[in-house]
Amino acid sequence: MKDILQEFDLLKENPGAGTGTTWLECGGEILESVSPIDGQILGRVRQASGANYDEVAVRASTAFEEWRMVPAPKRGDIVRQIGNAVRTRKQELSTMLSLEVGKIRPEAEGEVQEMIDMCDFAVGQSRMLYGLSMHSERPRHRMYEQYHPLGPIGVITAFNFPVAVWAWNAMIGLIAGDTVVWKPSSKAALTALATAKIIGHVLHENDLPEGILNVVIGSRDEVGEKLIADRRLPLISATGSVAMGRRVGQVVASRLGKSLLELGGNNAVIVSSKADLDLAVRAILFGAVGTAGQRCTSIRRIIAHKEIFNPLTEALIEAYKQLVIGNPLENGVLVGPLIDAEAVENMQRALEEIKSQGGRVLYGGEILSGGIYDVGTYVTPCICEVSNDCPIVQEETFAPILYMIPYETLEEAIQYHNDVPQGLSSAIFTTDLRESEIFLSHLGSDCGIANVNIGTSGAEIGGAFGGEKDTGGGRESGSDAWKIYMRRQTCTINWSREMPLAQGIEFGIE
Ligand code: UN1
Repeated sequence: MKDILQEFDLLKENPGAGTGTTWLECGGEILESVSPIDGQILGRVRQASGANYDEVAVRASTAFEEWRMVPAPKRGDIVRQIGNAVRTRKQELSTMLSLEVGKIRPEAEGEVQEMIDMCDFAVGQSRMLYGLSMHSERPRHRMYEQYHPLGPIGVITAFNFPVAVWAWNAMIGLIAGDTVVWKPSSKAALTALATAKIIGHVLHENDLPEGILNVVIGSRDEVGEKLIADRRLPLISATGSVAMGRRVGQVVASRLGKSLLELGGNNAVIVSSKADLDLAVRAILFGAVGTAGQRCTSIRRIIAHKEIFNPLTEALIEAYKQLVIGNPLENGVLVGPLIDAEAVENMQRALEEIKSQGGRVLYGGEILSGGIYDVGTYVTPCICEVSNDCPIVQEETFAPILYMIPYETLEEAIQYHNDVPQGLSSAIFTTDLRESEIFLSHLGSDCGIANVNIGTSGAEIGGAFGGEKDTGGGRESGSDAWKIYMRRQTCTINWSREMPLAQGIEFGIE
Protein backbone atom coordinates (compact mmCIF):
# COMPACT_ATOMS: atom_id res chain seq x y z
CA MET A 1 0.00 0.00 0.00
CA LYS A 2 1.21 3.47 -0.86
CA ASP A 3 1.85 5.80 2.05
CA ILE A 4 -1.55 7.13 3.02
CA LEU A 5 -0.50 10.76 2.62
CA GLN A 6 0.70 10.11 -0.93
CA GLU A 7 -2.65 8.53 -1.76
CA PHE A 8 -4.20 11.96 -1.41
CA ASP A 9 -1.23 14.06 -2.49
CA LEU A 10 -0.90 15.25 1.06
CA LEU A 11 2.48 16.45 2.25
CA LYS A 12 4.23 16.04 5.57
CA GLU A 13 3.08 19.60 6.20
CA ASN A 14 -0.13 20.87 4.60
CA PRO A 15 -1.86 24.23 4.48
CA GLY A 16 -5.03 24.12 6.57
CA ALA A 17 -7.26 26.31 4.40
CA GLY A 18 -8.30 25.96 0.80
CA THR A 19 -10.72 24.52 -1.67
CA GLY A 20 -9.18 21.15 -2.36
CA THR A 21 -7.41 22.40 -5.48
CA THR A 22 -6.05 25.75 -4.34
CA TRP A 23 -4.61 26.39 -0.91
CA LEU A 24 -3.87 29.49 1.08
CA GLU A 25 -0.56 30.48 2.55
CA CYS A 26 -1.57 29.81 6.13
CA GLY A 27 -0.36 31.82 9.10
CA GLY A 28 -1.60 29.82 12.09
CA GLU A 29 0.21 27.37 14.33
CA ILE A 30 1.32 23.89 13.35
CA LEU A 31 -1.08 21.10 14.23
CA GLU A 32 0.16 17.54 14.47
CA SER A 33 -2.15 14.75 13.47
CA VAL A 34 -1.35 11.93 15.87
CA SER A 35 -2.81 8.48 15.31
CA PRO A 36 -4.55 7.16 18.42
CA ILE A 37 -3.61 3.66 17.21
CA ASP A 38 0.10 3.90 17.94
CA GLY A 39 0.85 7.52 18.72
CA GLN A 40 2.62 8.10 15.41
CA ILE A 41 2.52 11.51 13.80
CA LEU A 42 0.64 11.00 10.53
CA GLY A 43 1.30 14.47 9.19
CA ARG A 44 1.18 18.16 10.03
CA VAL A 45 -1.15 20.99 9.17
CA ARG A 46 -0.29 24.66 9.16
CA GLN A 47 -3.51 26.01 10.58
CA ALA A 48 -5.44 28.99 9.26
CA SER A 49 -5.09 32.36 10.95
CA GLY A 50 -7.97 34.76 11.46
CA ALA A 51 -6.90 36.57 8.27
CA ASN A 52 -6.93 33.27 6.37
CA TYR A 53 -10.45 32.65 7.61
CA ASP A 54 -11.49 35.98 6.11
CA GLU A 55 -10.00 35.04 2.75
CA VAL A 56 -11.98 31.80 2.81
CA ALA A 57 -15.21 33.59 3.71
CA VAL A 58 -14.70 36.05 0.84
CA ARG A 59 -14.17 33.16 -1.58
CA ALA A 60 -17.27 31.36 -0.33
CA SER A 61 -19.35 34.53 -0.67
CA THR A 62 -18.08 35.26 -4.18
CA ALA A 63 -18.59 31.67 -5.33
CA PHE A 64 -22.14 31.77 -3.97
CA GLU A 65 -23.07 34.49 -6.48
CA GLU A 66 -22.39 32.03 -9.30
CA TRP A 67 -23.26 28.69 -7.73
CA ARG A 68 -26.78 29.79 -6.76
CA MET A 69 -27.54 30.44 -10.44
CA VAL A 70 -26.68 26.88 -11.49
CA PRO A 71 -30.07 25.08 -11.75
CA ALA A 72 -30.69 22.77 -8.79
CA PRO A 73 -30.76 19.50 -10.82
CA LYS A 74 -27.44 20.54 -12.39
CA ARG A 75 -26.07 21.10 -8.90
CA GLY A 76 -27.36 17.61 -8.19
CA ASP A 77 -25.36 16.31 -11.11
CA ILE A 78 -22.18 17.73 -9.55
CA VAL A 79 -23.06 15.99 -6.28
CA ARG A 80 -23.59 12.76 -8.25
CA GLN A 81 -20.03 13.10 -9.55
CA ILE A 82 -18.78 13.77 -6.03
CA GLY A 83 -20.48 10.58 -4.84
CA ASN A 84 -18.85 8.62 -7.66
CA ALA A 85 -15.43 10.10 -6.91
CA VAL A 86 -15.76 9.10 -3.25
CA ARG A 87 -16.90 5.61 -4.32
CA THR A 88 -13.64 5.07 -6.17
CA ARG A 89 -11.61 6.22 -3.14
CA LYS A 90 -13.65 4.45 -0.47
CA GLN A 91 -10.87 2.11 0.64
CA GLU A 92 -8.15 4.75 0.93
CA LEU A 93 -10.41 7.27 2.63
CA SER A 94 -11.59 4.72 5.19
CA THR A 95 -7.99 3.79 5.90
CA MET A 96 -7.14 7.45 6.45
CA LEU A 97 -10.13 7.77 8.75
CA SER A 98 -9.17 4.67 10.76
CA LEU A 99 -5.60 5.87 11.12
CA GLU A 100 -6.57 9.32 12.24
CA VAL A 101 -9.54 8.68 14.55
CA GLY A 102 -9.09 4.99 15.36
CA LYS A 103 -12.36 3.59 13.94
CA ILE A 104 -12.35 -0.11 13.15
CA ARG A 105 -12.28 -0.79 9.42
CA PRO A 106 -15.93 -1.89 8.99
CA GLU A 107 -17.12 1.23 10.77
CA ALA A 108 -14.75 3.50 8.83
CA GLU A 109 -16.02 1.97 5.59
CA GLY A 110 -19.57 2.39 6.88
CA GLU A 111 -18.92 6.05 7.50
CA VAL A 112 -17.55 6.66 4.01
CA GLN A 113 -20.55 4.71 2.67
CA GLU A 114 -22.77 7.08 4.65
CA MET A 115 -21.17 9.97 2.78
CA ILE A 116 -21.75 8.22 -0.57
CA ASP A 117 -25.38 7.48 0.37
CA MET A 118 -25.81 11.10 1.32
CA CYS A 119 -24.61 12.15 -2.13
CA ASP A 120 -27.14 9.82 -3.77
CA PHE A 121 -29.90 11.12 -1.53
CA ALA A 122 -28.97 14.74 -2.31
CA VAL A 123 -29.00 14.07 -6.06
CA GLY A 124 -32.65 12.99 -5.84
CA GLN A 125 -33.48 15.85 -3.50
CA SER A 126 -32.09 18.34 -6.02
CA ARG A 127 -35.22 17.73 -8.12
CA MET A 128 -37.54 17.89 -5.13
CA LEU A 129 -37.04 21.31 -3.55
CA TYR A 130 -40.79 21.63 -3.33
CA GLY A 131 -42.80 24.56 -2.08
CA LEU A 132 -46.58 24.54 -1.64
CA SER A 133 -49.07 26.56 -3.60
CA MET A 134 -52.09 28.05 -1.87
CA HIS A 135 -55.45 29.37 -2.98
CA SER A 136 -55.54 33.09 -2.31
CA GLU A 137 -58.53 34.59 -0.50
CA ARG A 138 -58.47 37.39 -3.09
CA PRO A 139 -59.94 36.91 -6.57
CA ARG A 140 -57.48 36.48 -9.44
CA HIS A 141 -54.50 36.21 -7.15
CA ARG A 142 -52.01 33.40 -7.02
CA MET A 143 -50.00 32.40 -3.94
CA TYR A 144 -47.14 30.03 -3.61
CA GLU A 145 -43.94 29.50 -1.70
CA GLN A 146 -40.51 28.86 -3.06
CA TYR A 147 -37.07 28.03 -1.70
CA HIS A 148 -34.00 30.00 -2.71
CA PRO A 149 -30.36 29.28 -1.96
CA LEU A 150 -29.44 30.68 1.45
CA GLY A 151 -25.81 31.76 1.16
CA PRO A 152 -22.42 30.53 2.24
CA ILE A 153 -22.97 28.30 5.27
CA GLY A 154 -20.63 27.28 8.09
CA VAL A 155 -20.32 23.61 9.03
CA ILE A 156 -18.46 22.60 12.20
CA THR A 157 -17.89 18.87 12.63
CA ALA A 158 -16.57 16.57 15.35
CA PHE A 159 -13.78 13.98 15.29
CA ASN A 160 -16.06 10.96 15.64
CA PHE A 161 -17.85 11.31 12.30
CA PRO A 162 -15.39 13.40 10.36
CA VAL A 163 -16.90 12.87 6.91
CA ALA A 164 -20.47 11.55 7.22
CA VAL A 165 -21.87 14.37 9.33
CA TRP A 166 -20.12 16.89 7.10
CA ALA A 167 -21.74 15.23 4.07
CA TRP A 168 -25.18 15.45 5.69
CA ASN A 169 -24.73 19.20 5.71
CA ALA A 170 -22.49 19.88 2.74
CA MET A 171 -24.25 17.72 0.15
CA ILE A 172 -27.67 19.09 1.03
CA GLY A 173 -26.17 22.58 1.21
CA LEU A 174 -24.71 22.12 -2.27
CA ILE A 175 -27.90 21.04 -3.96
CA ALA A 176 -29.68 23.88 -2.12
CA GLY A 177 -27.31 26.30 -3.91
CA ASP A 178 -25.23 27.20 -0.87
CA THR A 179 -21.47 27.31 -0.68
CA VAL A 180 -19.83 25.72 2.34
CA VAL A 181 -17.13 26.74 4.80
CA TRP A 182 -16.17 23.58 6.66
CA LYS A 183 -14.34 23.73 9.98
CA PRO A 184 -13.51 20.11 10.78
CA SER A 185 -12.28 18.86 14.12
CA SER A 186 -8.55 19.41 14.59
CA LYS A 187 -8.44 15.73 15.58
CA ALA A 188 -9.51 14.71 12.08
CA ALA A 189 -7.65 17.34 10.06
CA LEU A 190 -5.97 15.10 7.49
CA THR A 191 -9.17 13.17 6.80
CA ALA A 192 -10.84 16.51 6.08
CA LEU A 193 -8.03 17.60 3.76
CA ALA A 194 -8.14 14.26 1.92
CA THR A 195 -11.90 14.61 1.48
CA ALA A 196 -11.54 18.20 0.30
CA LYS A 197 -9.00 17.05 -2.28
CA ILE A 198 -11.27 14.36 -3.73
CA ILE A 199 -14.16 16.77 -3.98
CA GLY A 200 -12.17 19.82 -5.04
CA HIS A 201 -10.98 17.86 -8.04
CA VAL A 202 -14.58 17.18 -9.17
CA LEU A 203 -15.51 20.85 -8.87
CA HIS A 204 -12.38 21.90 -10.72
CA GLU A 205 -12.99 19.44 -13.57
CA ASN A 206 -16.42 20.94 -14.03
CA ASP A 207 -14.94 24.45 -14.37
CA LEU A 208 -16.82 25.66 -11.37
CA PRO A 209 -15.63 28.71 -9.44
CA GLU A 210 -13.16 28.14 -6.62
CA GLY A 211 -14.76 28.54 -3.22
CA ILE A 212 -17.90 26.41 -3.51
CA LEU A 213 -16.55 23.99 -0.91
CA ASN A 214 -13.93 25.31 1.46
CA VAL A 215 -12.09 23.78 4.34
CA VAL A 216 -10.56 25.82 7.13
CA ILE A 217 -8.64 24.19 9.94
CA GLY A 218 -7.82 26.46 12.82
CA SER A 219 -8.08 27.07 16.52
CA ARG A 220 -11.28 27.91 18.25
CA ASP A 221 -10.09 31.41 19.12
CA GLU A 222 -8.65 32.37 15.73
CA VAL A 223 -11.09 30.63 13.40
CA GLY A 224 -14.04 29.13 15.29
CA GLU A 225 -15.12 32.33 16.99
CA LYS A 226 -14.80 34.34 13.78
CA LEU A 227 -16.82 31.82 11.82
CA ILE A 228 -19.75 31.71 14.23
CA ALA A 229 -19.87 35.51 14.52
CA ASP A 230 -19.63 36.02 10.74
CA ARG A 231 -22.74 37.73 9.41
CA ARG A 232 -21.86 36.57 5.91
CA LEU A 233 -22.83 33.03 6.97
CA PRO A 234 -26.60 32.94 7.51
CA LEU A 235 -26.51 29.37 8.84
CA ILE A 236 -24.08 27.65 11.18
CA SER A 237 -24.47 23.91 11.57
CA ALA A 238 -22.44 22.53 14.46
CA THR A 239 -21.88 19.04 15.85
CA GLY A 240 -20.10 18.51 19.15
CA SER A 241 -20.43 18.96 22.88
CA VAL A 242 -23.29 20.73 24.61
CA ALA A 243 -20.85 23.38 25.88
CA MET A 244 -19.67 24.08 22.33
CA GLY A 245 -23.25 24.18 21.06
CA ARG A 246 -24.33 26.59 23.77
CA ARG A 247 -21.60 29.00 22.70
CA VAL A 248 -22.41 28.62 18.99
CA GLY A 249 -26.14 29.00 19.66
CA GLN A 250 -25.65 32.18 21.68
CA VAL A 251 -23.28 33.87 19.26
CA VAL A 252 -25.35 32.98 16.19
CA ALA A 253 -28.59 34.04 17.91
CA SER A 254 -27.08 37.38 18.92
CA ARG A 255 -26.65 38.19 15.22
CA LEU A 256 -30.06 36.62 14.48
CA GLY A 257 -28.54 33.94 12.29
CA LYS A 258 -29.82 30.39 12.01
CA SER A 259 -28.10 27.62 13.88
CA LEU A 260 -28.49 23.90 13.49
CA LEU A 261 -27.13 22.12 16.54
CA GLU A 262 -26.43 18.42 16.92
CA LEU A 263 -24.98 18.04 20.39
CA GLY A 264 -24.60 15.44 23.08
CA GLY A 265 -26.74 12.39 23.55
CA ASN A 266 -27.15 10.32 26.70
CA ASN A 267 -29.08 7.59 25.04
CA ALA A 268 -30.97 4.91 26.85
CA VAL A 269 -32.51 1.59 25.96
CA ILE A 270 -35.41 0.22 27.96
CA VAL A 271 -35.29 -3.56 28.07
CA SER A 272 -38.66 -4.91 29.14
CA SER A 273 -39.38 -8.25 30.79
CA LYS A 274 -41.04 -9.12 27.46
CA ALA A 275 -37.93 -8.39 25.37
CA ASP A 276 -36.21 -10.83 23.05
CA LEU A 277 -33.02 -10.78 25.12
CA ASP A 278 -30.85 -12.24 22.40
CA LEU A 279 -31.74 -9.36 20.08
CA ALA A 280 -31.27 -6.86 22.89
CA VAL A 281 -27.76 -8.11 23.73
CA ARG A 282 -26.64 -7.95 20.11
CA ALA A 283 -27.98 -4.43 19.66
CA ILE A 284 -26.60 -3.17 22.97
CA LEU A 285 -23.18 -4.52 22.16
CA PHE A 286 -22.94 -2.52 18.94
CA GLY A 287 -24.60 0.55 20.45
CA ALA A 288 -22.47 0.71 23.59
CA VAL A 289 -19.13 -0.53 22.31
CA GLY A 290 -19.19 0.42 18.61
CA THR A 291 -16.86 3.35 17.78
CA ALA A 292 -15.48 2.66 21.30
CA GLY A 293 -18.54 4.40 22.74
CA GLN A 294 -17.71 7.65 20.94
CA ARG A 295 -20.90 8.25 18.95
CA CYS A 296 -23.39 10.88 19.96
CA THR A 297 -25.88 8.04 19.47
CA SER A 298 -23.95 5.51 21.62
CA ILE A 299 -25.96 3.62 24.21
CA ARG A 300 -25.03 4.95 27.66
CA ARG A 301 -27.90 3.70 29.83
CA ILE A 302 -29.75 0.40 29.98
CA ILE A 303 -32.98 0.64 31.92
CA ALA A 304 -33.77 -3.01 32.49
CA HIS A 305 -36.81 -4.64 34.07
CA LYS A 306 -35.86 -6.20 37.39
CA GLU A 307 -36.99 -9.67 36.22
CA ILE A 308 -34.43 -9.74 33.41
CA PHE A 309 -31.86 -7.42 34.98
CA ASN A 310 -29.51 -10.19 36.10
CA PRO A 311 -29.65 -12.45 33.02
CA LEU A 312 -29.23 -9.41 30.76
CA THR A 313 -26.29 -8.09 32.76
CA GLU A 314 -24.63 -11.52 32.74
CA ALA A 315 -25.16 -11.94 29.01
CA LEU A 316 -23.66 -8.51 28.38
CA ILE A 317 -20.63 -9.26 30.55
CA GLU A 318 -20.14 -12.52 28.67
CA ALA A 319 -20.31 -10.66 25.37
CA TYR A 320 -17.92 -7.91 26.59
CA LYS A 321 -15.39 -10.59 27.61
CA GLN A 322 -15.20 -11.75 24.00
CA LEU A 323 -14.48 -8.32 22.52
CA VAL A 324 -11.18 -8.09 20.69
CA ILE A 325 -9.60 -4.73 21.52
CA GLY A 326 -6.68 -3.54 19.45
CA ASN A 327 -5.47 -2.14 16.16
CA PRO A 328 -8.65 -1.06 14.36
CA LEU A 329 -7.15 -1.92 10.97
CA GLU A 330 -6.82 -5.59 11.88
CA ASN A 331 -9.53 -8.09 11.02
CA GLY A 332 -11.61 -9.26 13.94
CA VAL A 333 -10.89 -6.24 16.15
CA LEU A 334 -14.16 -4.75 17.39
CA VAL A 335 -12.86 -2.04 19.70
CA GLY A 336 -10.17 0.43 18.67
CA PRO A 337 -8.54 3.12 20.78
CA LEU A 338 -10.20 6.18 22.27
CA ILE A 339 -9.36 9.35 20.39
CA ASP A 340 -6.62 10.53 22.79
CA ALA A 341 -5.21 10.44 26.31
CA GLU A 342 -7.62 13.15 27.41
CA ALA A 343 -10.58 10.92 26.52
CA VAL A 344 -9.05 8.13 28.61
CA GLU A 345 -8.61 10.52 31.52
CA ASN A 346 -12.23 11.64 31.25
CA MET A 347 -13.33 8.02 31.32
CA GLN A 348 -11.22 7.31 34.41
CA ARG A 349 -12.58 10.38 36.14
CA ALA A 350 -16.15 9.26 35.40
CA LEU A 351 -15.40 5.80 36.83
CA GLU A 352 -14.10 7.40 40.04
CA GLU A 353 -17.28 9.45 40.30
CA ILE A 354 -19.45 6.40 39.72
CA LYS A 355 -17.77 4.63 42.63
CA SER A 356 -17.96 7.66 44.89
CA GLN A 357 -21.69 7.94 44.11
CA GLY A 358 -22.38 4.37 45.17
CA GLY A 359 -22.24 2.73 41.73
CA ARG A 360 -20.38 -0.51 41.08
CA VAL A 361 -18.12 -1.37 38.19
CA LEU A 362 -19.26 -4.84 37.11
CA TYR A 363 -16.84 -5.30 34.23
CA GLY A 364 -13.99 -3.49 32.47
CA GLY A 365 -12.79 0.08 32.70
CA GLU A 366 -9.08 -0.70 32.75
CA ILE A 367 -6.47 1.16 30.74
CA LEU A 368 -4.63 -1.50 28.74
CA SER A 369 -0.86 -1.71 28.56
CA GLY A 370 1.82 -3.72 26.80
CA GLY A 371 2.71 -3.65 23.08
CA ILE A 372 0.49 -1.41 20.97
CA TYR A 373 -1.57 -0.66 24.11
CA ASP A 374 1.33 1.28 25.60
CA VAL A 375 0.25 4.34 23.67
CA GLY A 376 -2.33 4.75 26.45
CA THR A 377 -5.51 5.09 24.40
CA TYR A 378 -6.90 1.56 24.73
CA VAL A 379 -9.43 0.71 27.45
CA THR A 380 -11.74 -2.17 28.20
CA PRO A 381 -15.36 -1.17 27.66
CA CYS A 382 -17.09 -1.03 30.96
CA ILE A 383 -20.43 -2.04 32.50
CA CYS A 384 -21.56 -0.41 35.75
CA GLU A 385 -24.57 -0.86 37.99
CA VAL A 386 -25.91 2.46 39.23
CA SER A 387 -29.08 3.80 40.70
CA ASN A 388 -30.88 6.32 38.54
CA ASP A 389 -30.36 9.11 41.07
CA CYS A 390 -26.55 9.05 40.78
CA PRO A 391 -25.67 12.51 39.37
CA ILE A 392 -23.20 10.96 36.87
CA VAL A 393 -26.14 9.37 35.01
CA GLN A 394 -27.10 12.88 33.88
CA GLU A 395 -23.82 13.34 32.02
CA GLU A 396 -22.59 12.10 28.68
CA THR A 397 -19.10 10.68 29.10
CA PHE A 398 -17.73 10.15 25.59
CA ALA A 399 -16.32 6.70 26.32
CA PRO A 400 -17.54 3.09 26.48
CA ILE A 401 -19.24 3.16 29.89
CA LEU A 402 -22.63 1.49 30.12
CA TYR A 403 -24.95 2.09 33.08
CA MET A 404 -27.31 -0.70 34.14
CA ILE A 405 -30.35 0.73 35.91
CA PRO A 406 -33.17 -1.52 37.19
CA TYR A 407 -36.89 -0.64 36.95
CA GLU A 408 -40.20 -2.13 38.04
CA THR A 409 -42.95 -0.48 35.98
CA LEU A 410 -42.87 0.86 32.42
CA GLU A 411 -44.00 4.24 33.72
CA GLU A 412 -40.96 4.34 35.99
CA ALA A 413 -38.69 3.23 33.13
CA ILE A 414 -39.94 6.03 30.88
CA GLN A 415 -39.55 8.52 33.70
CA TYR A 416 -35.90 7.45 34.16
CA HIS A 417 -35.45 7.45 30.43
CA ASN A 418 -36.53 11.06 29.98
CA ASP A 419 -34.95 12.33 33.19
CA VAL A 420 -31.69 13.59 31.61
CA PRO A 421 -30.87 16.94 29.99
CA GLN A 422 -30.15 15.40 26.57
CA GLY A 423 -32.70 14.02 24.09
CA LEU A 424 -31.10 12.48 21.02
CA SER A 425 -31.80 8.79 20.49
CA SER A 426 -33.75 6.12 22.34
CA ALA A 427 -35.02 2.58 22.09
CA ILE A 428 -37.18 -0.02 23.72
CA PHE A 429 -36.79 -3.77 23.46
CA THR A 430 -40.13 -5.49 23.89
CA THR A 431 -42.36 -7.91 22.04
CA ASP A 432 -45.42 -6.35 23.66
CA LEU A 433 -47.25 -4.08 21.23
CA ARG A 434 -48.74 -1.97 24.02
CA GLU A 435 -45.35 -1.27 25.56
CA SER A 436 -43.80 -0.25 22.27
CA GLU A 437 -46.74 1.99 21.37
CA ILE A 438 -46.58 3.70 24.78
CA PHE A 439 -42.86 4.29 24.23
CA LEU A 440 -43.54 5.89 20.83
CA SER A 441 -46.53 7.94 22.04
CA HIS A 442 -46.50 11.39 23.68
CA LEU A 443 -46.24 9.53 26.99
CA GLY A 444 -43.03 7.88 25.89
CA SER A 445 -39.57 8.83 24.71
CA ASP A 446 -38.85 12.57 24.51
CA CYS A 447 -35.99 12.10 22.03
CA GLY A 448 -35.58 13.08 18.38
CA ILE A 449 -35.08 9.41 17.48
CA ALA A 450 -37.11 6.56 18.99
CA ASN A 451 -36.65 2.92 17.99
CA VAL A 452 -38.23 -0.42 18.77
CA ASN A 453 -36.10 -3.57 18.87
CA ILE A 454 -33.05 -1.87 17.40
CA GLY A 455 -30.36 0.13 19.19
CA THR A 456 -29.94 3.89 19.40
CA SER A 457 -26.99 4.28 17.03
CA GLY A 458 -26.49 3.60 13.36
CA ALA A 459 -29.36 5.72 12.06
CA GLU A 460 -30.08 5.64 8.33
CA ILE A 461 -29.58 8.83 6.34
CA GLY A 462 -33.17 8.90 5.00
CA GLY A 463 -34.68 10.13 8.26
CA ALA A 464 -34.14 13.52 9.84
CA PHE A 465 -31.36 13.17 12.41
CA GLY A 466 -31.20 15.20 15.61
CA GLY A 467 -32.58 15.59 19.08
CA GLU A 468 -34.38 17.67 21.64
CA LYS A 469 -33.44 19.51 24.85
CA ASP A 470 -29.67 19.91 25.31
CA THR A 471 -29.08 17.98 22.10
CA GLY A 472 -29.88 21.28 20.42
CA GLY A 473 -33.04 20.75 18.37
CA GLY A 474 -31.45 20.64 14.92
CA ARG A 475 -32.36 18.15 12.20
CA GLU A 476 -29.93 17.07 9.51
CA SER A 477 -29.62 14.52 6.75
CA GLY A 478 -32.88 13.12 5.32
CA SER A 479 -36.63 13.84 5.31
CA ASP A 480 -37.25 17.60 4.98
CA ALA A 481 -34.02 18.64 6.74
CA TRP A 482 -33.03 20.37 3.45
CA LYS A 483 -35.36 23.27 4.20
CA ILE A 484 -33.07 24.91 6.75
CA TYR A 485 -30.38 25.22 4.08
CA MET A 486 -32.68 27.38 1.96
CA ARG A 487 -34.41 30.73 2.18
CA ARG A 488 -38.16 30.36 2.17
CA GLN A 489 -40.26 32.90 0.35
CA THR A 490 -44.03 33.32 0.13
CA CYS A 491 -45.17 35.00 -3.09
CA THR A 492 -48.53 36.56 -3.99
CA ILE A 493 -49.27 37.69 -7.54
CA ASN A 494 -52.23 39.85 -8.49
CA TRP A 495 -53.36 39.17 -12.05
CA SER A 496 -56.62 41.15 -11.77
CA ARG A 497 -57.34 44.85 -12.47
CA GLU A 498 -58.44 45.41 -8.83
CA MET A 499 -56.49 45.98 -5.62
CA PRO A 500 -58.38 43.97 -2.96
CA LEU A 501 -56.75 43.77 0.47
CA ALA A 502 -56.53 40.66 2.61
CA GLN A 503 -58.89 40.33 5.58
CA GLY A 504 -61.45 42.37 3.59
CA ILE A 505 -59.95 45.71 4.60
CA GLU A 506 -61.25 48.70 2.62
CA PHE A 507 -58.62 51.37 2.31
CA GLY A 508 -58.55 54.12 -0.28
CA ILE A 509 -59.58 57.58 -1.31
CA GLU A 510 -63.15 57.88 -2.73
C1 UN1 B 1 -22.68 11.32 15.61
O1 UN1 B 1 -22.18 10.53 16.42
O2 UN1 B 1 -22.46 12.56 15.70
O3 UN1 B 1 -26.67 7.25 13.88
C2 UN1 B 1 -23.49 10.91 14.46
C3 UN1 B 1 -25.44 7.09 13.94
C4 UN1 B 1 -24.61 7.63 12.82
C5 UN1 B 1 -24.33 9.08 13.03
C6 UN1 B 1 -23.81 9.45 14.38
N1 UN1 B 1 -25.30 7.45 11.57
O4 UN1 B 1 -24.89 6.49 14.85
